Amino acid sequence: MLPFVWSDDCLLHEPDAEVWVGVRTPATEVPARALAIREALAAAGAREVAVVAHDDSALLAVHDPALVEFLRAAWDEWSVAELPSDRVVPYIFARSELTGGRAPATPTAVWARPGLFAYDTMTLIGPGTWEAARAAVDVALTAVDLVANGERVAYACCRPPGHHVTRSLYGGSCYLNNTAVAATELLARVGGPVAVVDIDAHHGNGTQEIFLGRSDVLIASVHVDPGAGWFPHFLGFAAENGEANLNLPLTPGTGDDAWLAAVRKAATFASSARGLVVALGVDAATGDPESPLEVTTAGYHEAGRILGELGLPTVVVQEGGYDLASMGPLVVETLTGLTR
Ligand code: SP5
Ligand code: ZN
Repeated sequence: MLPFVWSDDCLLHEPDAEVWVGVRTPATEVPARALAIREALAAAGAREVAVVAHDDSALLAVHDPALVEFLRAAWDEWSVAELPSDRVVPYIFARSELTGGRAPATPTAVWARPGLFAYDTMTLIGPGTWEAARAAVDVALTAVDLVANGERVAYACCRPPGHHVTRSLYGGSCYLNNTAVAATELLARVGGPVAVVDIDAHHGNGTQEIFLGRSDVLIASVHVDPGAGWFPHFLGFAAENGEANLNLPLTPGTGDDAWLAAVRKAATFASSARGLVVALGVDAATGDPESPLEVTTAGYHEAGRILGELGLPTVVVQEGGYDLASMGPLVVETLTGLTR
């Protein structure tokens, strides 16, 4: 009876759209994702655990307080400004090269403020975005509590996802880095080092940036090669690898065999840890609209088995996965592999 943590508040974020190459396209990171996973978990006999509210201490250990305060207030400030867009979206970006390294001013214009904290145009903020993102952090922290209290594996059934968020910048359909918050709290609870193994189809660039230079959090990411033209484009290359950081970029079209070989390398890399966070994106699956990887449901089951063989206290945090018909079974199979 695997425990999974749930909060209805994770449904409150409805991005509606993503602005991609200047065009408003339909959102893929929708509330129905979480409902599809929950339904599959219930059918498989998993045990639902209600979210427990946590204070901001673990969140603020990971993120710049200025990012957190921006996200908390962004929709309210935007909505009173009566702007032509029904979602918060950046139009000017406060790049450090723009300000010559100086801290940028806090803009008087509400519509310029997102450019202090957003690194893409796809990650829109609306009513409920903050409530859902903050609830996702609570879901992840509640899953850490379960593991700290003796469960071998607990699953955080949360959205919006988080692994693209750096200490100070949001993007990639993510607002707060649930995985990084969970890893930080797991480290405090079980002692170090802890490992993050990210099997989302996209590089976990935010988690990498947050833990850069740290030796107490080992991070490994298996993802489609950004050099082949895939998000996050600027990061996720093997050249970034170091003592505590392992990127395993894969060519588009990669299927089970090479993907599982990379997952095995990530598991070996993580094997000296005392606790594990799995950033579980199921968008590497065949048929997912956001990635060209071709992993099967059996492949995800085997990935779960490989990571479960480490025998570590394990918190699984939901990241991407956008095919509503298959993502529930993909998550269930991964968790079944992990716990068998
Ligand atoms: C958590 C996660 O999986 N984030 C993925 C973010 C990658 N999104 C890149 C989107 C690139 C353009 N997609 C066009 C479809 C527009 N609806
Ligand atoms: Zn992804």
